[in-house]
Amino acid sequence: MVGHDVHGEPSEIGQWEPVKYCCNNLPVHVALLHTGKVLAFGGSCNNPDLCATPRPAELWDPETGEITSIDQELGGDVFCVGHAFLADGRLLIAGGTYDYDQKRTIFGRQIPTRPFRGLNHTYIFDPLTERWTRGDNMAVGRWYPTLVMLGDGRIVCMAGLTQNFPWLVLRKIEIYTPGKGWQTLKGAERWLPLYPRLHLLPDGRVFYSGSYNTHYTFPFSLSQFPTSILDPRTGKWDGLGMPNKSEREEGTTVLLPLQPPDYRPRVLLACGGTPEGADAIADCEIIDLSEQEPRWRPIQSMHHARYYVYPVTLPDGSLLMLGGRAGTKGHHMLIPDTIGGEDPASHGELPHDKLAVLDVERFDPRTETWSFLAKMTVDRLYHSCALLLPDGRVAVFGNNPMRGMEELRIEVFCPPYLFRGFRPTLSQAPGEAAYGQEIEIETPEAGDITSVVLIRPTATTHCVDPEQRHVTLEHRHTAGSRLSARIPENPNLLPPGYYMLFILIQDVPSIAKWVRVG
Ligand SMILES: [Cu+2]
Repeated sequence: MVGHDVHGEPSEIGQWEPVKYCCNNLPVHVALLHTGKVLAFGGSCNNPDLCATPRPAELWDPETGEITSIDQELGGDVFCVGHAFLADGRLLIAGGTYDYDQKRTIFGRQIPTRPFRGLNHTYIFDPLTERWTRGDNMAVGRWYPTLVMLGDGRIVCMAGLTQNFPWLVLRKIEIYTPGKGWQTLKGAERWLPLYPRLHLLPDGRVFYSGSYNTHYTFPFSLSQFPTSILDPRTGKWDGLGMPNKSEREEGTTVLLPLQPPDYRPRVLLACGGTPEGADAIADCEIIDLSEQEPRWRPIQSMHHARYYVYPVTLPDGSLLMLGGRAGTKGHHMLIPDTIGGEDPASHGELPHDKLAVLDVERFDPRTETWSFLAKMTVDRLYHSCALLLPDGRVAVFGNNPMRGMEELRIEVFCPPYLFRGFRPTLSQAPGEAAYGQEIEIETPEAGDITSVVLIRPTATTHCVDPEQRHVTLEHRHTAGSRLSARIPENPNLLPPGYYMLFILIQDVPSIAKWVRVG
């Protein structure tokens, strides 16, 4: 049992709600839409028999609990796509599964003979009509690509396994311009691991942290993937060397909250393991990209070593780290001696894996220290996801420790700030805001508000979440129940799109209102 006794009042450690909601299909991908609903989908959901008949996406309404199915056939399997929101709030997804991997039994051992083959399709989900449309194809198929939006609204797509031989070798980087489609980003070719952890920096460059996800030890284990930064204007990459701990497979990275006046970009790198499947690590590092020569700096480790850790940035600027598993990595993890003697074929509610970490760790970026919050009850290992909801709660989804085993329960966490006995009320805010604009906010607590933040909604899978960003606005109390807050002029701080606007008194946030920035 991997655990730690945590005792305390909900106002100190938060509280998990009793599990009330269940997806119908494995939610490999989740995205919070600006309608407040969560889009969840997994295509064939890691089941080769469903590649030609993938499962539909579904929408979960966190306010009513209702789950509805999007009964719409797509022309391809959207298992293991990449995603990013467009400036208008629609979700672009790209890549996916053209065909599953193949194995042969040789001398009684299963030997992989071909990896997954990536799809070149793209689809766009409209939160208002709740329908998909097909987008332009990319030049190449991509299985496990990462998408990241630039300050000008274009979206860069990197990495993935290709559709055709030699599947592993994909150096081409593509860029999507709304209304124009895909182009190759010339001069930027680079071989990257699967689902590289990418973040847009305030100077417009794209940062690759050094953490990633891959099933394939060869040839990745032969070559390291140093931390590096791409300038999309020139196609030039700058290398920053390896993290101090290079065992970052299935670790995670988070762009830490961006704060005025300098909006200094720092990235946290947490946990992971090795491509060879040695034990998970608990090590964490931070890099400050405003420094002349940025270098990873080790900080306090998490309490638990984990592969698969799902980060969620809260309105108060702290981070939750959820889920994952200690021990060695494998994509067939519920080996009999770890499942506690229950039936591994159970569907929907999986048995507990003794190496699953249920402890929730909270990171305070001001002190760079970790503490424990209330323990969750459902394992979240491979193919799990987590995201912040507009009401300040956190929802956790999925788990697919081996093919055919699907965790469908959604578990919801109420952070300690929901038990402090008061909450500021955000009465009014503009639905749209331009760069550099002073926006007017109405709240009866205007004189007591200590911070105003914008949080971009999450679109995530596989511990990779380039969408997640938390930007504090400069604000002042103008009169009575009025505040004014300034949207930064730099679109690279807040790429165009919908954001959740929260006002806070100390660490207690209001319920968010949606603001379209751009
Ligand atoms: Cu996967």
